[in-house]
Amino acid sequence: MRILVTGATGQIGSELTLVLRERYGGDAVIAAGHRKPASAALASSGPFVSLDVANRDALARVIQEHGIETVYHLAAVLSATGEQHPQRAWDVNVNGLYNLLELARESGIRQIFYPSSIAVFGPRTPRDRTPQDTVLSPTTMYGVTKVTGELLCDYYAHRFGLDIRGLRYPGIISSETPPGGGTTDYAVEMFYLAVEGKPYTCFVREDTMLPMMFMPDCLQAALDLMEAPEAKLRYRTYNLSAMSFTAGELAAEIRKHVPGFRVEYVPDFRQAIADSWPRSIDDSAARADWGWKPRYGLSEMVAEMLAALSRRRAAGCLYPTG
Ligand code: AKB
Repeated sequence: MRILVTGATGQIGSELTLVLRERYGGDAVIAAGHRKPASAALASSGPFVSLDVANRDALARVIQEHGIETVYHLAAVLSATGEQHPQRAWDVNVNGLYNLLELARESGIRQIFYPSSIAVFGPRTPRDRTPQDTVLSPTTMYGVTKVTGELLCDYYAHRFGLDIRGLRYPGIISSETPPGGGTTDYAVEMFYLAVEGKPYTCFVREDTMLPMMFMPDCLQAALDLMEAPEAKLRYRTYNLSAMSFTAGELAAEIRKHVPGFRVEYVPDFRQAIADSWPRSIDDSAARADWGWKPRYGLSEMVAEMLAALSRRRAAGCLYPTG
């Protein structure tokens, strides 16, 4: 199996690439990104190619030269950056995906993983236990590109028989590569400031509740979905949930380990994005169809995050370089 991971230097890609290399061998998994890998593990465990997915010729060359059969298409501009650069968000998120689907149709690509997002929902969607089938009318460019992406994946699957599978990820919390340009980034940033013993200025209100997930669950979900028997899948892109908490509840949980940790709430333009997204997600279809079950709740996630970041701080490498 020859696998391509686009967006391999990003928050999810940098960890998913390593997990895939452990399973399928280092040389079988080609990491592609627009910046150099920040972690030594990612740089040394297998091939890396520099790639902009919006450049179809460059993408075609990588697919052909490496005989790619499976693609985890993680390259994306996230919600907050997408509002600052909507044209770039469309180019990377929609034209990049369209390039990949067209090339997949013409080449030997067997399977594609497409990460969608809770950003496909909008203010007219029910915000509590948001159903699998519901209103998709986002107010962000990122959300618009993710809905478009879901529809494109559906079209290419039905029209050309491609095996494409997707997940609507909530905010992802991880201790390795920090996220960049998302609305849910505060839930990661808070940990970095806490382990440094500094106060955090949070860009959403204390009572802002959003669905979140710890990285080990995020990776497991992608692997489980890709390995599920196709006949069991009623949907192409599944709702996915693990936990929901407010910014204030996260700070309170961190404070159990870091007494005196202070957070000031100074909402900016990202508050309106957060307010347009669900507070919690109904993922019963994923649970029923392919056995989805998250392992981490708020307290386990917070304990592991603080332990991992404290170890890195003690070793003098809290922030990745690259
Ligand atoms: C973002 O905040 O933009 C992402 C997402 C929820 O898709 N983390």
